[in-house]
Amino acid sequence: MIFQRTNRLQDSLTRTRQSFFGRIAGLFSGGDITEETWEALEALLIAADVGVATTIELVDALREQVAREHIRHADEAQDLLKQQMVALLQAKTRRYLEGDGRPLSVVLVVGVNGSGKTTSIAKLARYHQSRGDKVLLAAGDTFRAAAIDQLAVWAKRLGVELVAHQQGSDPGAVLYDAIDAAQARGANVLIADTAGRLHTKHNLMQELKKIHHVAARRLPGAPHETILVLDATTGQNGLAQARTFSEAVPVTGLFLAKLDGTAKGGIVFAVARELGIPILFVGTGEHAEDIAEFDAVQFVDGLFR
Ligand SMILES: Nc1nc2c(ncn2[C@@H]2O[C@H](COP(=O)(O)OP(=O)(O)OP(=O)(O)O)[C@@H](O)[C@H]2O)c(=O)[nH]1
Ligand SMILES: [Mg+2]
Repeated sequence: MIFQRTNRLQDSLTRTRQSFFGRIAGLFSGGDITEETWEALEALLIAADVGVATTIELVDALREQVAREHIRHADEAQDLLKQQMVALLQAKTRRYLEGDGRPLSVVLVVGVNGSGKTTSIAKLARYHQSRGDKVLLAAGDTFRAAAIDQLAVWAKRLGVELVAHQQGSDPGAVLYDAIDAAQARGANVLIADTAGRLHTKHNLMQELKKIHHVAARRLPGAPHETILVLDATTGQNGLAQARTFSEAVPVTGLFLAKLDGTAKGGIVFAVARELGIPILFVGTGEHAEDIAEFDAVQFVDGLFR
């Protein structure tokens, strides 16, 4: 089996576990809970990019539960913290391409330049291939010079077909043609790349709106997923990006790339709580196989393992 989801997800948390969450585990490794325990917990969660609002909510809820249940020992409190964290993440969980079984699923992939979009598309393509899907890619980033070639390299490597127009052409037309091609060739998943940068942010958002609209007009219900790729190493900045994209198009899920490259995996909590957009996948490395389905229990276990 190619996708050992749990291990990839937990392995990608090595840096996070060895830094902030390792220290949180240390806080709860024995002895009694004191005022200092709470203060240190709060500081570590914020340092791990959990975000101030989410940290306060988590710590307050935990304090309350500890008081209510007359818990004194720190190790019992750690189990409760893990439960609270799982609950926070599970509240936002949803299955990718829920209600599949349709003849063609269109997945639109958006995100700022450099976030890991193209690599994540390759991973998604690989993921679908491993499930027996026939995948077609659409080179919707017609702005950046090398973007089409980069996707073409991945398409060749993965053995999937690619629909591309010339650089500078209309990305809506690329998607329109790609839907035609997918239907003609019996592909059941179409994954479309988009630009991460145009002349202005306003232009980019207008373009994304237009692409989204074209997809819906060509195939009712499409795009079935609009996945925002966020770079986990950009921390709280990613939240602002996500808000901007969500205002332009209805983002249905997140692909959190480069989780292996950060010690601040706590961003996952901030994203879940503050954006309310489910995290569907995480990127765990630079290869096409380096993708894991997000799972709240495995994730939280991986933080403290
Ligand atoms: N370690 C690690 N690196 C990643 C991951 N995902 C992407 N990368 C790397 O991040 C860099 C940027 O990835 P791209 O896929 O080119 O990003 P992009 O968003 O398509 O960038 P533009 O096309 O320039 O907008 C590359 O060097 C990738 O190998 C990941 O999950 N882990
Ligand atoms: Mg790209």
